[in-house]
Amino acid sequence: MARVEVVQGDITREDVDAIVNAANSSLRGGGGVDGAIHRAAGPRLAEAGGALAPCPPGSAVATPAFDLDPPVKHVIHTVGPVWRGGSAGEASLLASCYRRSLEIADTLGARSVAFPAISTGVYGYPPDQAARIAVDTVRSADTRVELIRLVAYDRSAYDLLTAALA
Ligand code: AR6
Repeated sequence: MARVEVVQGDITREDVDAIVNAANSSLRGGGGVDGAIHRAAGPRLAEAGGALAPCPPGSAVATPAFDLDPPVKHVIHTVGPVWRGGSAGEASLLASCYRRSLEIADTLGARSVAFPAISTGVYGYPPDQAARIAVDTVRSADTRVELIRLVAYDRSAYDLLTAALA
């Protein structure tokens, strides 16, 4: 079973084998964490992503990390659900994002993976519910990944993830 930890910071600065991007289905970049990752990885990321699009919600695909600093070698792009009130399958789609990303990390041989709080920004998922799903899903995942780092961008996300982990 993987070790799960929560940190606060910018995911583009994490020293892991793979970082997960909260993308949109075009895989060509956007705002939020997607924008930050594309800025750090350089323009080849949009080219590589676009070639693999469209990526439906709940799915994930990988590209190289291009200009991101070592040791990051891979970006795993996943598309979270847009929050529509909770009865449109959002919870299972969000869990699928975490699960599929770890499956892809396994195929890449990645031993450490960092996740942002998928769907909790522009896509509007309630952060407390999303934190519980993130923790429960990565904790119960059958994976060879040894370290899973849940990266909170702000203090309130950090507190919610820490509470969910406790
Ligand atoms: N490092 C870690 N977390 C971050 C960073 C960062 N550098 N920047 C923002 N966050 P969002 P979504 C947090 O909106 O809700 C994009 O335009 C942020 O505080 O990035 O899945 C895509 O192209 C929040 O907690 O992703 C899609 O169109 C979390 O990352 C859409 O937004 C997710 O917020 C996806 O929306």
